[in-house]
Amino acid sequence: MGILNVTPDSFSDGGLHADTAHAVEHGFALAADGADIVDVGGESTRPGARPVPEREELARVLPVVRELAAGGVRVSIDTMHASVAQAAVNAGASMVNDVSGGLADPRMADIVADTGMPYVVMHWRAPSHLMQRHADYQDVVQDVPGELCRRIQELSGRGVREEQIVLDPGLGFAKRPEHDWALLAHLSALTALGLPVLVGASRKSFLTTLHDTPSPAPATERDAATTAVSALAAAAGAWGIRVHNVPANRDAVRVAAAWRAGRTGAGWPGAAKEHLAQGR
Ligand code: PMM
Repeated sequence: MGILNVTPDSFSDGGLHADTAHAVEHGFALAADGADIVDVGGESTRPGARPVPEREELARVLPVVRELAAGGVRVSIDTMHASVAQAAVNAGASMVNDVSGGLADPRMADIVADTGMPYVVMHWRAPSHLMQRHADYQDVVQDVPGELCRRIQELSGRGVREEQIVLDPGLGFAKRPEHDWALLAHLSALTALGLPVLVGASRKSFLTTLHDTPSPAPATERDAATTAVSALAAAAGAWGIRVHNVPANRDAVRVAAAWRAGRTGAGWPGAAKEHLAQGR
């Protein structure tokens, strides 16, 4: 899943694709580079970010979604707002990525149930400007899957089918670096729930905990660390990875697929391609 933030202020690519023409061009480039899905977002969720009025969010994302979908790209809409999700689906989006997992907008579950689209339910506790106050866990490896299970139950009660749901640990959202690393190291606690798992580690600040330099590496210099996480997450059974730099991470996923195929002793390259196709 390639990231396309049509925002002035996202932490890594904010401002780069803020006008429609540049955003559309970048979306097609992500797809050409090998992204199966392009995730279009119009509201930054970086820690401390303030909410964007829905009208503004719509104006940012809709023309981009429309052009990419018309050009044959599979588009996901990254939004917490039901009205934006609905409008994006009408404009051709075929997946809804909601970082709040339906908690921010009570109408989201109805829209998702009605449209029948695949729905990314990310682990979330509070809006971006408050979330780091909510980074307390008894045991993050149990608490996050537990809270996601409660989301699945509530969404099912509202008519969302389990087959629609993709789970996401929400790296960096109400989490400290040690929480992010623990969740990655125990990805099996999420995959064990039996639903596809999406991992969004790309360029996030927890990756800078790897460096022993006094100041953290800028976001665009975190791609090598991101790629390592992508390979490990894919090898651990992630269904998808959400990334800025598609070519490097596409190769990481292919390495993981080949690795898994190699482990089973199956033929090459057929078995690796099968692993990729099935998201295993
Ligand atoms: N992270 C961001 C935004 N949207 N969606 C999902 N499903 N998972 C994530 O981890 C996630 C997300 C923040 O990163 P960005 O500013 O680079 O888009």
